[in-house]
Amino acid sequence: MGEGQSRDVPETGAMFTRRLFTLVLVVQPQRVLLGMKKRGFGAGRWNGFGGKVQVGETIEEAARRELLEESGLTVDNLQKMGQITFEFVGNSELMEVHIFRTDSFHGEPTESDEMRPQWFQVDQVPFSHMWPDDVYWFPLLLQKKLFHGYFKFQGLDTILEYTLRQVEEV
Ligand code: 6U4
Repeated sequence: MGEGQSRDVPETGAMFTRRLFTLVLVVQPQRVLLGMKKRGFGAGRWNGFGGKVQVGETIEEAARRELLEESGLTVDNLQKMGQITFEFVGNSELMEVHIFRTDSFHGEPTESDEMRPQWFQVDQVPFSHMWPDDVYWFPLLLQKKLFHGYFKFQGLDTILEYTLRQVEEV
């Protein structure tokens, strides 16, 4: 576990492994692109685009691949915005999610097997139909503030505890 990460995760004495994930938010001056997750983890929720980092690719390569697979979009630049570790009680695998933002893109948002993309006005982000942690960190991302966080979930809906702090560097 890297030093920067361990500070966000309370000492529990338990043994955890980590798995890397990506999450990309496409933001324009008045709107943000979200995808309705059609299957798998987080199905039924609006989310950014992302997934597991595969062997042999960097985190940023994974972010670009998942964005293209799930939304049909390519980007020139991805800005690193945050890193959040998720613990799900009863699961010894922590999810380490690397969150990126992009302000410009190529292509047309296109529905995939996994996601149905839709634009939302930035003041109408559908937090009640998103992961419950999103309401905490989304405003930071929209304000271009960098952050590190840790959220401990009971099931898929209940946050038992969390930490979230702004950082100078992700
Ligand atoms: P498969 O179906 O195995 O190919 P893959 O697309 O690689 O899946 P998936 O869909 O399991 O990965 O990735 C989960 C996605 O959900 C990642 O982009 C991270 C994101 N995510 C997970 N927990 C989240 C949470 N609490 N809040 C949030 N995004 C979360 O905003």
